[in-house]
Amino acid sequence: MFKGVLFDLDGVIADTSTLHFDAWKKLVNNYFSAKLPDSLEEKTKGVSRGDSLKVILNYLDVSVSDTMFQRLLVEKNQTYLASLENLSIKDRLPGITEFITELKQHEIKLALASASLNGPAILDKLELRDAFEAIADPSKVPYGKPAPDIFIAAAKALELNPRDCVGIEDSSAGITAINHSGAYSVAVGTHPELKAANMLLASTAELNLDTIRQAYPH
Ligand code: B16
Ligand code: MG
Repeated sequence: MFKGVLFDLDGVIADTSTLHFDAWKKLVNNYFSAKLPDSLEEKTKGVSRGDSLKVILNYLDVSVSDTMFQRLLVEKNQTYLASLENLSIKDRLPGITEFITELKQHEIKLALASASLNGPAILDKLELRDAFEAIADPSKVPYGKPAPDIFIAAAKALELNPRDCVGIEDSSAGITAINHSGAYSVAVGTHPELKAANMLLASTAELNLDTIRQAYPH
């Protein structure tokens, strides 16, 4: 039986992943008078702010100075933060409240393994900060998702081996990260690339302890 659950945030706990891409679309429209195709969203999911901007600039086939790069990051985050202003407990994704309650009842530890620098503030808005024994800091790990570092750091913060943990993700970068960390990967969503996960659920509403416990290998 697993002892810890390592949660992604955007797209797993909170309904915020589209807000990230909406902020990127607005930025690109303002600065480059261009439109981003929806197909690019998956390539920015779970990926750090800076790496997401690199994906977008690469798609646009433009290069910018370091100063401009930083300015674009700041402005994207301002737009994103403005869209979070009314975020509240109602923005927890379906099933998350019940699943976290179930984990707590079984004394399973919870850690956040999000790429977002806004993670702690979002957990506060969702009134979930106290449910987490640990929050791994994405600014303190050498490599972002798809590297496994943030999941390894989250397990370590719980004083657990990743092999004794389940990681939950909505992005293909995140599933690759969990798989390489040694934790058991559970994907929520329907994107074809999520098939690399150990367990694939259509949505967070399907998350529950029994389903995962039955499939968990050790
Ligand atoms: P921020 P997750 C990720 O969060 C998002 O999926 C990704 O779109 C975003 O670029 C990244 O956080 C960084 O977020 O700009 O708030 O620091 O899915 O790993 O919880
Ligand atoms: Mg995510």
